[in-house]
Amino acid sequence: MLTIDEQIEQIEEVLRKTPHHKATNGFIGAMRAKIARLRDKELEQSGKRGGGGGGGYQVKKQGDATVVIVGPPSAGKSTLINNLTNAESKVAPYAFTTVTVIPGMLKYNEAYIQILDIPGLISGAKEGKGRGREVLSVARGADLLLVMTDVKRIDAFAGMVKELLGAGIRINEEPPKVIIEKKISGGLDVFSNIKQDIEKETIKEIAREYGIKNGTITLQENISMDRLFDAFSENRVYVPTIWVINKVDEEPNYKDEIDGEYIAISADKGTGIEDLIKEVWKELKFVTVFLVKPDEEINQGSPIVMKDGETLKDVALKIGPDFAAGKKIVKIWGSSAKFPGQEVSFDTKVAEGMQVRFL
Ligand SMILES: Nc1nc2c(ncn2[C@@H]2O[C@H](COP(=O)(O)OP(=O)(O)OP(=O)(O)O)[C@@H](O)[C@H]2O)c(=O)[nH]1
Ligand SMILES: [Mg+2]
Repeated sequence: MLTIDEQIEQIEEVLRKTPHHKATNGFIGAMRAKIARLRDKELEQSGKRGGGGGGGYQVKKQGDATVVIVGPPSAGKSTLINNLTNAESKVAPYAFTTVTVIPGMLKYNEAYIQILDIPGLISGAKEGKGRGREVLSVARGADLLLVMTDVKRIDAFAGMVKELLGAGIRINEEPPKVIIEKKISGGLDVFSNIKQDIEKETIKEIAREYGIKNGTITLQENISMDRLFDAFSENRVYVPTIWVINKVDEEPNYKDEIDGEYIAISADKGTGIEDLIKEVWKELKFVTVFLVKPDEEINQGSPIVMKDGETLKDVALKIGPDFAAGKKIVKIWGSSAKFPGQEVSFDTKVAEGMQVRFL
């Protein structure tokens, strides 16, 4: 039997020989979908082989969010976690100093942010090099990634991105705005109010390649082929990312060579750390609300950390399911209230600094 790589190579060979014109678009779409599916299969198999942990790779998620530091060996990941948290991760001037996942906890603005230091990520990681599969599976579980390299190896960012993409991780990308409704019969329908670059017939061919033979596909963006594959695939994760450049103390003129947004730090000397933490807070979209008991004056004594988009119902549930079940009325104070003590619906979204009383 052919290996997955050999099957992909065969299809690529067919694609190279296929002329591009209107009549072959559907076929080409289906072939590219086949390749994308084979890559998914490879990822699933390697996930099973990689064994999802063991040897310190499975770390319980704790705190309000989990941030994972990804970077090539010796970028300074362990130096950074030691600087940010109570962790004592081994630091040394050679590659693969860290061989397991080292957790640490950062408390900031009432939030507990779990930080994970992992072994260096190298080219070929998704095929298992340097325990790459385990490392990437930790990265998949992050709420936020810090992708970090050092000032002398800026080009390492491209390699990191390649490995992360190959592991089904989409960085700083919104999930595709595609609604898929499967049905039992009736064929396929494609709906969109937006002009699409890909023809409807091609979209249907691709859906069928993913095993969707009947149903409706509603596109709410002008979809690219890769994002269409992402929409059909089940193993994608969408993780916000901050780009970090470390060891700027070694290269005072580093700025000249770099475009794009990044945070410059020296994990060792401690510069830029405060900026980095602020960016982490911003990217995690935390919102602090204050719980005020029925018999208390309005105050800011009991903070609860929530996420942007969550509701007052979520606040009650975070306190506890029993608490939530017993409360019928919620009143708010602060700048988001029309007047102090306004009674609002449990569907009201949380806002920074909101004071909340459940009755
Ligand atoms: N000049 C300078 N050196 C640094 C800085 N941060 C870390 N280093 C040094 O870089 C080397 C590697 O640091 P580590 O923190 O062990 O790097 P790592 O990314 O955890 O490495 P692995 O665990 O092997 O993947 C050590 O010698 C550190 O002292 C920095 O900001 N400036
Ligand atoms: Mg390390």
